[in-house]
Amino acid sequence: MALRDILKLPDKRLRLISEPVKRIDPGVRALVDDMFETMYAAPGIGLASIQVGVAQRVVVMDLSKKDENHKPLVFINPEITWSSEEKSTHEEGCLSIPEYYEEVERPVAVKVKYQDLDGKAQEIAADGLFATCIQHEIDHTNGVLFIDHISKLKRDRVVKKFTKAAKAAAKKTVEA
Ligand code: K1U
Ligand code: ZN
Repeated sequence: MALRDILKLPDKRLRLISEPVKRIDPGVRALVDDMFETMYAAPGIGLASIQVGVAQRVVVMDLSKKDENHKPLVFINPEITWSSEEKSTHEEGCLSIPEYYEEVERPVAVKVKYQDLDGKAQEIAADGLFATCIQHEIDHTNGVLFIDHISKLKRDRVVKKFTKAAKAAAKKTVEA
């Protein structure tokens, strides 16, 4: 297992559309292990593989509470098959946009089909935080960030802030 670097805004790779996983081979299993280690260390409650630079449709999540045992969830090739008409608003964060939180409106409930780590087809219904998080992660597999669901004014402001920080970090590296 290994910790992987999490891509940060404005890294262009976060805008890639990830490829479907054709075969769940040892490489995919190692990627999933590394993603859990990276997500728990961050800490976060979800991670899509493009966030560690791998453009494959792989998502991990764990919505367990602090004092509970881990409940790791793996979604290979997840796809929303149904969304409720009813919408709700939740505060979202993103490990690729650290320390920035904003309210996002999304369908309150969804159904998702996916493959498990054995390659078996599954379908689940999600609501509450589970629905918010799985929609956020499936967005990542399609190159969409949660800031795409907020006002242009707020999005432009956060992109500017992270672009400035990335430039300052790059300048520091060149000077060192
Ligand atoms: O995909 C990601 O960037 C992970 C993201 C998932 C997410 C959070 C909230 C709403 C929608 C999707 C995060 O995990 S951000 C960090 C976070 O929410 C958290 C961190 C520690 C404890 C509890 C939550
Ligand atoms: Zn995210």
